[in-house]
Amino acid sequence: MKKENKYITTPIYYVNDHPHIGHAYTTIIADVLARYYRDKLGDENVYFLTGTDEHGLKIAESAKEKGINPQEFTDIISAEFEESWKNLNISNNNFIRTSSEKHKRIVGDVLLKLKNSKTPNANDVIYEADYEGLYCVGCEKFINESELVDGCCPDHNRKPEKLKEKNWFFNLKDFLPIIKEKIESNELEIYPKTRKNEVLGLIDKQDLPDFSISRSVKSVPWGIDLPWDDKQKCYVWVDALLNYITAIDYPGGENFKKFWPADIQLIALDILKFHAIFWPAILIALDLPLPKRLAIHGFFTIDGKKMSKTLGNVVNPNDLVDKYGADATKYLILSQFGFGSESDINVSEFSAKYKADLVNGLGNLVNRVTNMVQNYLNGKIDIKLKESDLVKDVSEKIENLNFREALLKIWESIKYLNSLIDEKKPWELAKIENEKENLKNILQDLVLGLYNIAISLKSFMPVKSNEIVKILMSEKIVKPETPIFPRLN
Ligand code: ME8
Repeated sequence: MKKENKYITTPIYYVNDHPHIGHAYTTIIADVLARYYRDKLGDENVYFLTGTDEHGLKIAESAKEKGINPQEFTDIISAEFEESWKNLNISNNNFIRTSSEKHKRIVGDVLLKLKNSKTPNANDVIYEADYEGLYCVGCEKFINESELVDGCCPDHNRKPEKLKEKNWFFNLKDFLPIIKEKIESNELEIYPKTRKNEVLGLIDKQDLPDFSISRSVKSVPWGIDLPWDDKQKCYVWVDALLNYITAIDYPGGENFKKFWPADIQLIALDILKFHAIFWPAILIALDLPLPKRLAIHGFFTIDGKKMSKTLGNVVNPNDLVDKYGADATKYLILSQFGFGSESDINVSEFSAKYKADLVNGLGNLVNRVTNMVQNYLNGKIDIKLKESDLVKDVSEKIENLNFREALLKIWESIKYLNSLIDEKKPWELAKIENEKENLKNILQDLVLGLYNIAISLKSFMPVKSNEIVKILMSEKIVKPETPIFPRLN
């Protein structure tokens, strides 16, 4: 029986691109969940993995453009991802790089194991065959003629290349009935349900071809060796998916024994098929349990447009952190839209939202409450600070991946307390002798309310939450010298 612990993963990001707000969104969500569960289950019972996907033609081409070798290139961009997550105060336990020796070694072992395995129908899992098709380097996958728009891949706006080569294939067909059963029964939960239905629809259409697990060294020289065929390299998606188990030392490592199967694998819908069909097939072939939950969020646009270098609307998370700080950046991103929806991020509204919700909302509430307690109660309150229904409600929302709703709930509470101050006017009560008791009660209620707001924000804004809690729990409450959320210049 698996112990009560949580293994949380993000996709590993391609290093042909610099870290942007899309990668940040998934990583921030994983961070919120990891922090939430660490608080609930203890630090040692949560493992949060992210990292970078470093092989394949796309990466090799990008390195070539820069005139450096692929390893040097991936070292540079992978470090950018690590740096961005550090700036955002992301609490990952591990950062996996697929060009690391350990990952390559375990992938080699897994490939051999698959090569020696049988499907549920007693066929070989891996077989050799010719493949001829159109390959989109942008997607790192073969693409059907019918998917093309004006002869180009619609996602990358580039012409696919005609490839004919001998490849090793994974017999996906034999695994589809079991995968279907496991998804239907929620043994592998695909969330939200619309995505689950989409995957089941794909399986039912019965035109999912077997996928190739290798590429000819001639066409893709930058990859992991296929142990039994030196003319082939491992297909980058197989290499990439295996990160979720190599990072925790499959097959014998302590972390693997403790944390597999993953509890929640976060992705956007662009990579649903790989995670909901290919990945389960590989795991079943390895005789491993499937992840418990695959959670798919929408692919968002920026100010109404698809993010692209040509449009120049790619948002770099470091710029946001420089301007707003890590905690505020997380708030601004997560409060934009609900988890499952396809949506838009209004970066142009961020500074107005920062001012309204953080400077004038939460920041001002902290100033007002602490200032009044300092002035009218000499900084002393005599109540025990205990958790309220708000904390319970927010916890439930986090567990159900309703991050935006959780934040909306917290901000309702902030608005309510600010309006309570306006209505009760404690500064007037302070002038009336027989209102002292009433004033004290109101201020104590405000402190308690603010304390619960701070506790509810713990997983979202760990630093700011801690600052507020510290002020409220100190021997003598005083207004902070510098505002919790400074005004923008
Ligand atoms: O696909 N909206 O890497 P990738 C929402 N290496 N999320 C977005 C986004 C957007 N506009 N843009 C990116 C790969 N993302 C593979 C994954 S995993 C074994 C291998 C996020 O760099 C989202 O999580 O293209 C999406 O699934 C992921 O970045 C794709 O990152």
